[in-house]
Amino acid sequence: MAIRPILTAPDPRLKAVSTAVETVDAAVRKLIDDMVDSMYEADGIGLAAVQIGEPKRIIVMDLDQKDGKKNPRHFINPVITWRSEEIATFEEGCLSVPEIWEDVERSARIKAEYLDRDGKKHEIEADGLLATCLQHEMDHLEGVLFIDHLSKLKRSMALRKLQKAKRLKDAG
Ligand code: GNR
Ligand code: NI
Repeated sequence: MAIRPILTAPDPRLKAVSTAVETVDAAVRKLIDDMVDSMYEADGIGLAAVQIGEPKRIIVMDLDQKDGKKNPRHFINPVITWRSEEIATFEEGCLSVPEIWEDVERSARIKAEYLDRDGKKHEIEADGLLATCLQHEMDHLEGVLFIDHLSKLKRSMALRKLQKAKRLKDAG
């Protein structure tokens, strides 16, 4: 188990298209454990492997972290098989785009297939925060960030705010 640093925009490594996991082996499970630790340490509700510099199609998520009870979920090689026509708007943030929160429109409901950490195939139907978070994380697998869904003006404002925060941090 290890906590790994999370890449932040505009790091070009976040634009990589992640590759499918061929076999769910011990190395994959170790990476999943590191992702879960890193997600909890950063107070996130989800994390894609590419955010810790491993461009593989793996997502971890925990949407109901309360009372210190942890319920991590793992999604390997997830694929969206159906989307509702209905759209839902959620205010989103991203560990790779710190301190920026903006409304994003996405499919209100989706169906997805994925493998679990034992390599077993599952299908789920998701709505609400789970649907939003799955789509947000699956965007990461394509090198897409939530700010890429914003208007040009809002995206450039977000990137400028981010770079200013980075400069201040580097200046100590
Ligand atoms: O921690 C996170 N919160 C969040 C809130 C609204 C919509 C999506 C998210 S995902 C984000 C963690 C993250 O960056 N995952 O890639
Ligand atoms: Ni994110």
